[in-house]
Amino acid sequence: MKLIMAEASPFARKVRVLLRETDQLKDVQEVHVATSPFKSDATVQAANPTGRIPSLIRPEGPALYDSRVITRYLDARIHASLYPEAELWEVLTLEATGDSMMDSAVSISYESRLRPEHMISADWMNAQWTKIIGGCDALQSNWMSQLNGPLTMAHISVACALGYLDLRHDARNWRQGHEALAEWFANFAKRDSMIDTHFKG
Ligand SMILES: N[C@@H](CCC(=O)N[C@@H](CS)C(=O)NCC(=O)O)C(=O)O
Repeated sequence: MKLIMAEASPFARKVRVLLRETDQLKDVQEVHVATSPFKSDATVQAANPTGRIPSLIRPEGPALYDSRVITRYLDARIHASLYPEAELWEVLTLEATGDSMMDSAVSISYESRLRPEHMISADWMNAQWTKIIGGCDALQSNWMSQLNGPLTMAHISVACALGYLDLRHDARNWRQGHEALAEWFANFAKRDSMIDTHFKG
């Protein structure tokens, strides 16, 4: 199989961390691409007509996207238990929280890096940041016991979201007021899967 990905993408990182945590890297070749909303890569476009990464090309059927579909597929493929039945709805909601924070964080990156300067909206970026902080607040208030439990896809998604905040939006300091979450992330970031997929930019 081939994973179409970029090292900076937090969505792709979710899949890459899963591959390492579940020992499936041997079955998947990571194909590095450079893509952006203005200039989609041909490999990306061929695998995903909506032009986004990650996507997973597999021999037995059409390419899979988006990250949540790919992680669910790779989990089911070897019964890895990253989506335990007993807490499925909690795990999915928590994964969605991480993904939603990524959506907002990537959107801020695109606004600041890709738009002509006179069109950049500080209000837009601040509104997106408010969503991210809402996610951090909820994680810290409601989900720490889940995050401190056995590894699920929820942990991986949240960690990849926080890692991306450090990569692109460090100056906004998400840790302020989220000390318990920051401590959890500091520990999670020590896992080999996280170290191996860490991108400094
Ligand atoms: N919901 C998607 C989001 C994927 C996404 O937005 N990926 C970004 C890179 S981080 C991308 O491909 N951007 C290119 C574009 O929007 O054209 C997923 O979970 O896979």
